[in-house]
Amino acid sequence: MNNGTSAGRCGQRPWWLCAGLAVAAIAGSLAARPASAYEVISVTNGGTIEGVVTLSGPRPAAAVITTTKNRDYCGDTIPDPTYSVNAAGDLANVLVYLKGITKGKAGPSEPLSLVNEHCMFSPRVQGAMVGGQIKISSDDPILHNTHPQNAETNATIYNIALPFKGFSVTKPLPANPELIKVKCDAHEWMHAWIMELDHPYYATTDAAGHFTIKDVPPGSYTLAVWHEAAGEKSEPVVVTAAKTTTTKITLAAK
Ligand SMILES: [Cu+2]
Repeated sequence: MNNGTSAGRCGQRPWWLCAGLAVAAIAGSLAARPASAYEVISVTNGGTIEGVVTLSGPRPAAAVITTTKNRDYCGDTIPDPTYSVNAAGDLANVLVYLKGITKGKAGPSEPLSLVNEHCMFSPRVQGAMVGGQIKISSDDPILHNTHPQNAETNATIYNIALPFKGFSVTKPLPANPELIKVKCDAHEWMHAWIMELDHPYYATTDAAGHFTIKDVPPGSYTLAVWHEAAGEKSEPVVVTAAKTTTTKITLAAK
């Protein structure tokens, strides 16, 4: 039967052409293989990682962005959200994620949301999982141009004009995990970041520096925190079945 099958594929072609076709078929199937080795399993006794990220050292002075365009709508200045710190020094907009987790819960089914909102992007920082989609929209009556790029290479992912309030576009995320920086070509002060991972175990700290990552299969992991200006650090974390592991992480301002 096998002979019959290969004769059927190669027919009367010379052997070298037949071998070439076989190599091409193997290369094609490798290329089509998903980039991620992450395996979705049913997590029934998962643990929770909960914590607070705090800025150590002196607090950066509150900064403002001076706008340069559409000032009648955007205003002359906008508070700079780079270091969003509360009275206790807890830091918002930190992406917290597990490194090297190979199996666990499924990713979100809804697209990510990135809104052009009063001349800024909202949210500033968010996680994403490969295979997902992003809905880019505008709440502003002015022209924005949302331009996500690979943060390392500056390669353009897409470049989307949002001409009026209520306009939206939904696009697939890049096929491989990458850190994405988003800018607006119309307003150079607008920035957002998307940390695209091959798994769904990520969270962004809220205004109180707090984050929660749920349904983690019990085990030992590396917990990483990333901030657009303070950079990245990681530490080990142990997750126990159906329990909450609490952690406090400090990042130094740069
Ligand atoms: Cu804009």
